[in-house]
Amino acid sequence: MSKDKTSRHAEKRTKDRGSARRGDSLTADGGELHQIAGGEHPALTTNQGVAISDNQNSLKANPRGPTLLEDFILREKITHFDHERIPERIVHARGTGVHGFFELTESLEQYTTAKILTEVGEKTPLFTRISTVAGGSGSIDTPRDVRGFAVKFYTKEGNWDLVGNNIPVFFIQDAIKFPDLVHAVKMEPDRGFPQAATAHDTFWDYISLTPESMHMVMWIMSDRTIPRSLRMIEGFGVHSFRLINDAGESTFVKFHWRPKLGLQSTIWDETVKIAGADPDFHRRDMFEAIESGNFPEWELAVQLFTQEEADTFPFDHLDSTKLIPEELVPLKVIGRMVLDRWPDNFFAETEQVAYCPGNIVPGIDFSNDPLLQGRLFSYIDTQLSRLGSPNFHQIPINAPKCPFGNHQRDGHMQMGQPGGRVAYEPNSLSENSPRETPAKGFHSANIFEKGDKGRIRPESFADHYSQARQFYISQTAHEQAHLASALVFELSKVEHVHVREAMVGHLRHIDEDLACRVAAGLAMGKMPDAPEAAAPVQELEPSPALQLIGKMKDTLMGRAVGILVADGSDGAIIKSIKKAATDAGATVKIVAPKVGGTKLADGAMLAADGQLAGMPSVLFDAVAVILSDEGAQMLSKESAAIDFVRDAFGHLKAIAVDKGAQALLKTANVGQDAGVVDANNKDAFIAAAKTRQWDREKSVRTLA
Ligand code: HDE
Repeated sequence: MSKDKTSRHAEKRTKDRGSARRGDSLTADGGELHQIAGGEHPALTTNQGVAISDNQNSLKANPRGPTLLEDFILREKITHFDHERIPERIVHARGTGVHGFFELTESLEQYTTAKILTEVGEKTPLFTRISTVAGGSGSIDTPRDVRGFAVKFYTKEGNWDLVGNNIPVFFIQDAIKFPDLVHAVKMEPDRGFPQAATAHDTFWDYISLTPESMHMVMWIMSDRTIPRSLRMIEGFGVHSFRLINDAGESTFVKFHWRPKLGLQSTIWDETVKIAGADPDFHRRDMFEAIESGNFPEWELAVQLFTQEEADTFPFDHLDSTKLIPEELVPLKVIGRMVLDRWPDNFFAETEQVAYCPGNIVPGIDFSNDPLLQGRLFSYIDTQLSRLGSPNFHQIPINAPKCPFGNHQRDGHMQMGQPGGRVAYEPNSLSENSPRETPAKGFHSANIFEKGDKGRIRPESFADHYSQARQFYISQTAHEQAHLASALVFELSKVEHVHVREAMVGHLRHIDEDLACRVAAGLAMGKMPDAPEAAAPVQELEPSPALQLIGKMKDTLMGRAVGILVADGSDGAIIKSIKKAATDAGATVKIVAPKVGGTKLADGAMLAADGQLAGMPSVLFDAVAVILSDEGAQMLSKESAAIDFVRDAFGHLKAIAVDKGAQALLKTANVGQDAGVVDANNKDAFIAAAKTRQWDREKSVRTLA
């Protein structure tokens, strides 16, 4: 009777990374699993601790007979497998989570009692999850979409969740509208597509009937929604929150995360191609950065303002469709966040982490923003169905790292085992059960409220176009062109002509030139009428801080350079480009027709990091092409090689070429400009590689 060979192979395997890790052989009460006899590995057991002798063959009545129901090992394994998936998040299903810390550099003692914001130098552990919004958990990393930016700080005074986005405003002003917005953006219910895309009828239909979304529309149509890397996006708390000091006085605050690497976006055509080349582009980029010790870092900055100051703003700061321009209330940097540890287990941490904007600590409080007020209910409610139990706070990734305890008991999947007779408060029977602590406990801001109860949108929320216009006129010409083209692309996917027209009508309130560009891009016969505006459009000063290009850094730090080589390439040039790019902070990858490597001109073998067909230039920020005449001739017949250089050129990247590689450029019909550099001049290449070649754009693309 022969046994499946895999069990014997498995025994020979060396200890893998996972088996040596903390946490994978814990008993339910958290103790280390006792070692059971079984050789150098811990014994494989059932969930009841029974050692398993054969993990490859189920129990059968005879070698070719039926499988027996009696096989408790098979049943346990398959049952667990059947239940491995939990409902994915209704929004933000696809995310990347990383551990890190927050370090305070500037105390806000004057404004708050929260220790995390007053103890300079203190490092608070945290878990950050960055996500797309519309797509399912298995969707691509690079749709045009908002990115969620959620941070769970495990402070000494309890968990504080700052659950924000990479855009400082939102689509709607009231939480009651959220389910409609999400139903409109998600795949259309009758057909089940499109996945992870706003470019379809139901989204734009809803938006065209929701003028308050126009400011957000400007942001999502900008290149902010097609980031190069999760390490190169900003984060915003969006709503106003309150800080409360020792004297009980409160100050409004907006939170901003600013990436140390600067902002960086992709070009739309590039984004589309990245989705095919690497659906995990952002997750992989983050993983590789953490694994190589290039820990991404953000500054935490705040905008602080009083009620009196807020009363002078030309908008209502409680309205989430508005932002406070940095020129009006400057940013004050108070600390930094460093992400430095990849989770041990994706499901246990990234999937099970449960953010709730309602998780705040003493010294911080909510504002009356009606969107925030609705969120305070929604998140805890969604976790109950997603994680299946009111005890989700006991899951390690969600549990506070400070002592916590109360008299809540029992419930589905209770992990604690509290002792004693007393499970209530006040009580006189127990000396050491948890009690209220008025002095250090949480207190809400003492705010006087008055007014008429009702379902009323305040008059101060009526202006839907002024900040949308301010955003548009603050952008550089390149950004305006990208934004107009994005609108043309999205609306071109909308089948209902009246929806396209309604959108162009709204644009007329924002900027007549933008509306004309989009109308021309859609080949509209005549300009649609603008809808009636609920409030006059104010002419606000441009705010350069709203630009993306203005916040890009000329750097190769955190960027990637690809070097395309083939048999006969010049090893010395490759080496010098590689060194220069690495010294400038880039990751360098060698791309060759065969992954095993390439035979250089001097006969030496150079191993490749990727095969040409699987590593197109869209995966890099700049490329070098080093080829012999024969190599160029060979690659000139290879469409992947032609695409490599043509895309790099079209996506405004610097290209270093040696003499041989010029032949490939010629076949690919790639022209010469300041960004196409002689590979022997490594300094010129590095200088060009640090930025996009914006001047080239007009020669490679017709933008709306
Ligand atoms: Fe969310 N949102 N949201 N949202 N949101 C969720 O909670 C909701 C809003 C944001 O990585 C859900 O755990 C309502 C604004 C992030 O796990 C859900 C409203 C902002 C994440 C939910 C909003 C966000 C979520 C789905 C309108 C930026 C992912 C799963 C009132 C400030 C967190 C979950 C993570 C997730 C509800 C609007 C950010 C259903 C009702 C505004 C980053 O509870």
